[in-house]
Amino acid sequence: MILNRRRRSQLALLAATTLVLTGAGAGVAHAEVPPDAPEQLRNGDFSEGVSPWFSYGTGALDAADGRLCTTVPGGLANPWDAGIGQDGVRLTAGAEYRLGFDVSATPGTAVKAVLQLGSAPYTTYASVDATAGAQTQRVERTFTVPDDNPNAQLVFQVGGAPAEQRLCLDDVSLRGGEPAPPYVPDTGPRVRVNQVGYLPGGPKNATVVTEATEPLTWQLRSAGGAVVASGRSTPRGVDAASGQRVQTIDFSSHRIPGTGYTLVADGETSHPFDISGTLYDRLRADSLQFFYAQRSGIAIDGDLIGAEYARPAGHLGVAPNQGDTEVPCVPGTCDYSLDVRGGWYDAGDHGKYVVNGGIAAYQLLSTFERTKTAESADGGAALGDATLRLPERGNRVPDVLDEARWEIEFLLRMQVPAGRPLAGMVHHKIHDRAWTGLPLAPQDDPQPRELHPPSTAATLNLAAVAAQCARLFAPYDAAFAARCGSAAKTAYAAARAHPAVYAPAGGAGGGPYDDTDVTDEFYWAAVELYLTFGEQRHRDDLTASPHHTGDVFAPGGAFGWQAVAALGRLDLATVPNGLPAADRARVRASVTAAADAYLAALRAQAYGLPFPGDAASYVWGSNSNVVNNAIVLATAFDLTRDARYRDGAVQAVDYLFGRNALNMSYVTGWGERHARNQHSRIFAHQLDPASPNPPAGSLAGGPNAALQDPYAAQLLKGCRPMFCYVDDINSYATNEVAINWNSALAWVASFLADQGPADAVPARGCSATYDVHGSWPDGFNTQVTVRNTGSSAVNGWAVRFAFTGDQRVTRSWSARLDQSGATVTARNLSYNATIAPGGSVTFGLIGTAGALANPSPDLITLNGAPCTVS
Ligand code: 9MR
Ligand code: 9MR
Repeated sequence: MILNRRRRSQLALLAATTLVLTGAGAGVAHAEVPPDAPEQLRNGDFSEGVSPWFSYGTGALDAADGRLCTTVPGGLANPWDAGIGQDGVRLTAGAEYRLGFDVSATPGTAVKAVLQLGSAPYTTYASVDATAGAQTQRVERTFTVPDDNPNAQLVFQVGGAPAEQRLCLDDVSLRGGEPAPPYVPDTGPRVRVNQVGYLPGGPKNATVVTEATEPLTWQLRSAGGAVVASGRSTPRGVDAASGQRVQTIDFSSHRIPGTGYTLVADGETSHPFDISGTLYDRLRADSLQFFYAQRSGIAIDGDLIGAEYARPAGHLGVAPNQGDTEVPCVPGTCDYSLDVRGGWYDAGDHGKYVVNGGIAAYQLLSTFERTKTAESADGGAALGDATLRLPERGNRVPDVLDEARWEIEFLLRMQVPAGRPLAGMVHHKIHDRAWTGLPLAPQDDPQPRELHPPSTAATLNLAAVAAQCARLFAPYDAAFAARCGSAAKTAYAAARAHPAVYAPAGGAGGGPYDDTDVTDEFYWAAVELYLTFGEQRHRDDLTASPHHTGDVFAPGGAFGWQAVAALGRLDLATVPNGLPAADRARVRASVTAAADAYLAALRAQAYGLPFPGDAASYVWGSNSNVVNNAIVLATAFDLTRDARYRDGAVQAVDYLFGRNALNMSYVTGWGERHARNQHSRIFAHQLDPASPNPPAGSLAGGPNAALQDPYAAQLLKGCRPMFCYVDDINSYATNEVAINWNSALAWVASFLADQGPADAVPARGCSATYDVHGSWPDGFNTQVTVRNTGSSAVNGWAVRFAFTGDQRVTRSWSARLDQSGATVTARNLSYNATIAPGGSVTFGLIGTAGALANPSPDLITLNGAPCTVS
């Protein structure tokens, strides 16, 4: 606990007057142990909750008020019949130690603090007797210990009183001896693989840490131990990011599916892995399911995601919670309150930040939007309704859109209402007035919530996401889509009127998400508005932006909450739009050029990630940057069908799943050895056994050479960039969960699952034209021709394409047309079922056009296979 000044001086007095030296064991009393002698106990002030303290024979341990309290039954025979302790205490023979603790017990009992061997024969190294009464008293003793033991136990023996006791401890400290040896992570076998596995037709690379400078022989072994492939590794010298001397192994040519493969080199056997075309199928849902677990303002249903994740709704104003239903501004910044309930908690904290919520919602929407434009996404069946475990399943809306909507509704609530100063701008964030401790369930957060002033960045972020919402929701919920569309336009106008309102750095109780360059946000918003509405003014704005032609794909992360220009570029490349053909081609070429650069980076890294190896690149959330670069590679594949880009995206995730210096998968529940103690107030199992670990599919922030939290700063000081990570809940700078990281993972997981076994990309067997023969204010007339360019006849056909927005087919001829969402499927009639080689079919439709852009689709498939569209 944090002591106030008055209590500190009382305790100092107590310490001076109540010292009675009764040391046992070596028992020699010494006057002085320097105050800065090494502390041998962990969490002695219980500021981090209960862990790593254990107990036996007592009631549950409780650290809620900053002390450790429990109930001890009366009538136990011996002192040692009930205990509270911690293991792993390092003792050095002959060294001096000072043990101190605050203790109280009601009605009162003898307490014995024992430093001992934690198992039989329970050798005692030192013991201290104290008498605990209703008043807290400080006990301090100095002694030496007779033996070395790097793993001794400190235990408070609290049994033996006739009556039941309420006993509390605080500020337990054991100073002296030697400092803990430098932290050396357990990195397991030196052969580093993707512990989840490899796609049969995909790249298969591994890295071996070795002092050898000559190529090594490697063997791929089946689960039964048989050698199924072998070869020679490639020496790569010293890897900058890890500081390790390494060699790489390429076993891509082995394509036979199986489980339990291992790779052997230099006498080391890798963790086991699979070769399978369905490796990542569940990752798509796991990574998306994270968002439901992060929801604010709704009770989390254990029947949907597991009983351990069930919890009451957070921040609806049920005491002690102050609620997000009527949140006032930070004093002095505005004079109203807003209902800003809902959305997702940002990360391990309970804050809700528009720029980060926005980019996360965008990536979920984009995961869905890709199903309309990418041939391998198969029209989105795997992302349809009832594919996730959400309360909205079965509502005929794709679940990934339902999940994104939970956040978008919150983002819309953050917009300044008409009639208020800065109307149309968007509040930057809402969070607790002061930082809270861990663990803390959302419904138990007692802090006042505060709305922070609007910013231009948040306003443009909402403009972009709401514009995207307007086009994607149009076929499912016209009213919601219209609300998104008008909020987007209002926000964009407000940002233009207030182009330089910046959120400050610093502050308490929440993250800053500060940004003083919003030129990229202006570009992104203009792009999304243009893609949705097709209006000339937005096109003029985006083409005038320096980001339309500048180099926007940074090596250390193509995009992120602070840098969003690349999002505009990616969407102009993939979402059909009316840019002049030459400009569209240039935009697309810029994406593939960026992907080429990421491929070059990947080849230069011995761990095979598309990311530079310098400390400056390993920043807070580095894993999300690796994934976002993989998204650029994946998009380049979607645009070009060039398998080198797909291979790059697939190989990039090897790094996430264990092909790295720490031999660690950063995704909970995925891989042999995976992160599970991410910083989170909700998933705080490490601190409270009653709290769950993060759900499977939660991505950790990842190595961060800047080490901005005190735990990592102390433990990992001097680390090489790829080693600057620890799977401990205290390390928020390296090991937090966050919505913008999981949204990146979800996008790439969906892409990976779509690749199946990653077989060779088939040649195209059809060509198609989509001719708008006429259009009028609220409708259009289109004729589609599909030609069989293959060498065998097509017998029975389904032609699929998707509208960009709110278009609806009302009549058709020469085919039977169905529309689901924005996706149109045309099926043959009996007379035109066969398309001979070289032959074609033509069908037509009349559609209603609403208020949104109506470009021709770029993707038309024949029986699921893409046609060349001209
Ligand atoms: O829990 C907070 C985490 O979500 C943030 O990323 C991080 C940086 O803003 O701060 C964490 O909160 C800590 C705070 O900054 C300092 N006091 C301890 C808090 C909990 O570890
Ligand atoms: O992801 C954010 C990272 O880019 C910043 O460097 C860091 C410090 O400002 O903050 C990160 O975001 C945290 C936010 O401030 C508070 N909630 C948790 C976020 C993830 O750690």
